Amino acid sequence: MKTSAAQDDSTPEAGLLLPGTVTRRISPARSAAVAARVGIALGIAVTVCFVTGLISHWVQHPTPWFHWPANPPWLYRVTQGAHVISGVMAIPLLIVKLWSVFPRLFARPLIGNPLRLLERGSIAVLVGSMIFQLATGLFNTAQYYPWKFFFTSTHYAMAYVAFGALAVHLAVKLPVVRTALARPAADAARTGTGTDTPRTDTRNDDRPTRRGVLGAAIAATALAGVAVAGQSVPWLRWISVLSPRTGEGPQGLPVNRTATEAGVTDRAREGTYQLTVATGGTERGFSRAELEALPQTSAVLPLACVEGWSASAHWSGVRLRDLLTAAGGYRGGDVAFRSLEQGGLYSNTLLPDTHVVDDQTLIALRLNGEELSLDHGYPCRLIAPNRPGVLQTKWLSRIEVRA
Ligand SMILES: Nc1nc2c(c(=O)[nH]1)N[C@H]1C(S)=C(S)[C@@H](COP(=O)(O)O)O[C@H]1N2
Ligand SMILES: [Mo]
Repeated sequence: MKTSAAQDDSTPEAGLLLPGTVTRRISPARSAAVAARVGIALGIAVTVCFVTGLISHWVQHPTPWFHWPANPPWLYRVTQGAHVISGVMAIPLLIVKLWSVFPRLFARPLIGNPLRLLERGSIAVLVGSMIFQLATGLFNTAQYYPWKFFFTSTHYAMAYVAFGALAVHLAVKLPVVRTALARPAADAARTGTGTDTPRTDTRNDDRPTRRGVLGAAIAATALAGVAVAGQSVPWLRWISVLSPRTGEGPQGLPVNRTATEAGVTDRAREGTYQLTVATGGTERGFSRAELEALPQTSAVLPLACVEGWSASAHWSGVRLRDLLTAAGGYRGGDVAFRSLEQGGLYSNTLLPDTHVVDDQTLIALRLNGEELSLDHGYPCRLIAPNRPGVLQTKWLSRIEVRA
């Protein structure tokens, strides 16, 4: 009886105390050779996804020790694009990985010694949390929230569970991984080495080979990546079938939430509209005409939605710093923005001082050479470099410097 998985893990039968009739039908591709290789790719994808996800969370929920710069302006676009692309690519990898180890999940003893208990427990937590993360993330890219809990905090908390379980799993499996990687991935059972079960069925064997499974895993992962990458990578757009809001929408830019959906249509069109700017005790209102009369600045900045799509656009309007000066002066501090939109999660934002003083932070009045459309935030919206789209507040009503 084999007791150590590391002893001979090159065949699906190794360490599997299942009836011979069952093990003989298990594909040689369901092996440590395939599981370890796919596992490494999955580990890389999950690590990229975890790190970029943490960045996204900390940018959206500022913590005192986390400093996110205003430059380079495209950085968040890259990190969030990488988050969504790596997450989507992890889906086929997880499926192949689960397929390759599936018979092993029923190996005896089911529980066994404490180490085995730890291994099995971590696998249960790992598989559950990974499926949860990838499924909720994928639904999020489609703006589809078929659940009751709050996506952001749940997805964030579960990320630690998944990554922790992954770390434990890797530590426990390291010996198996090393043995598996030391040998070529080619099917040991077919070449007649490393198998302890005599084969009678090799001639009419239609079970998938290791090469076949690894090839299919690579192809599926590449396809998944390309299918979603067009949301963030302009030159991949034409082949991206999973890019919901790309290049569509008024003024060549997707719209996340329309003015009608936000219930601001009437207030945004009101002739008496004023943007209130409060700086250290003084408060001043600016009509749209008065904003247009201030010095105008242009910037090419991306909108990078947390859901994965992003698009670059040409914005122009009043530089925030100039506006604060016109309203009474800025002596430092974060700046709070409020939208005409009532309630809703995205009707407020707080802009850190690093972004407040940046040359490219604008109160935008124009987009791609035209007056800002109602759906993109008319009469005016915030657009700042290197920020998630969700913090680029539309239909501004009030700006307030927090001392
Ligand atoms: N007031 C308000 N501003 C908002 C939103 C919103 O729902 N309400 N959505 C945000 C999100 S999630 C994104 S991605 C961007 C999208 O801007 P766009 O619709 O002009 O493309 O606007 C942001 N600003
Ligand atoms: Mo967004």
